[in-house]
Amino acid sequence: RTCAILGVPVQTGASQPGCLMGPASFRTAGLAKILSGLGWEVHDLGDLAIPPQAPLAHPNPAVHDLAETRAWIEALTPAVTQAKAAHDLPVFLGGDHAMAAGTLSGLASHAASVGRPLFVLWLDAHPDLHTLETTESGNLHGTPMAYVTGQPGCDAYPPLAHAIDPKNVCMMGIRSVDAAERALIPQIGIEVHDMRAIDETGVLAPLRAFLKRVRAANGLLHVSFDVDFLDPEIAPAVGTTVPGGASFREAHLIMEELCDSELVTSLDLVELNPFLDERGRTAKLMCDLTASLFGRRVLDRITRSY
Ligand code: DIR
Ligand code: MN
Ligand code: MN
Ligand code: MN
Repeated sequence: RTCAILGVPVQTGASQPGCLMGPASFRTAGLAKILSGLGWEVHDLGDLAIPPQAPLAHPNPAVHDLAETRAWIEALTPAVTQAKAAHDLPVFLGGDHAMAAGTLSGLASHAASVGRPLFVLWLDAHPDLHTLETTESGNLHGTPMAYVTGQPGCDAYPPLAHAIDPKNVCMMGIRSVDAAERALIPQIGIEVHDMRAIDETGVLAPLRAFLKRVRAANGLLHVSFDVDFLDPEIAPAVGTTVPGGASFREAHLIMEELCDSELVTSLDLVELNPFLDERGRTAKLMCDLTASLFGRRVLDRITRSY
């Protein structure tokens, strides 16, 4: 099976610089070699780029670097649609999470062209459900989920050809939610498993229930993996650490179960800030987790859950 790697060095969506180096750090940690060692045919598509932008103002004065995020969405949408059409499992290397506004817009177009619904597993400390009107930090990495589900208040972004049904989105690991996001969650019907729910049920029960829905709908499944989903004790290289995140084993178990399901059709790895890393520790952990998703196993199993 084929896998594409596309670097997306966007960092203007975050509050501090550094995510620009994310793709280089993943490559340095040997991601392509790890995946080809697991039997995948890997095509590195290099890094996407945008031209320099003239500043673009927004009525919400907190919003910064709007022109850059707009331009990344415009560049990503066709590139991602193409990468997905040509490969079984493209991996998009951020870059901050503003990248997902473009990857999900491109993947929604691909899904529409093949007549299948797009599902999203969102692994993050944050729901990233701000509109450009509600964001208080003005950091646009907090807005991709509102944009791709077609919420009003994102019209400074490029018009969205295909919105994602919020009911096809499952979030896990959530533990930092702003007031506007909190109000939106029940209103649009996104399935959210916050860290308290994970403490209560573990990761497997909600994940299996979601995968069952994806399978029943013959859906495409995109996984958007924000480094801050993980506990900062094991993954320090991210600008917005929040205590109480997913453990090493919780994260691997999710990846192993996703692998067994054979349902995943694309992946984002976002928010890695190598400037904050400790000798590549977080980059290596993210590569190992990706390896679990692509088939690395401690032992082979005779019987699988599917
Ligand atoms: C916060 C933090 N909700 C904000 N968001 C994110 O700035 O809007 N941190 N995405 O990673
Ligand atoms: Mn190729
Ligand atoms: Mn995020
Ligand atoms: Mn986050």
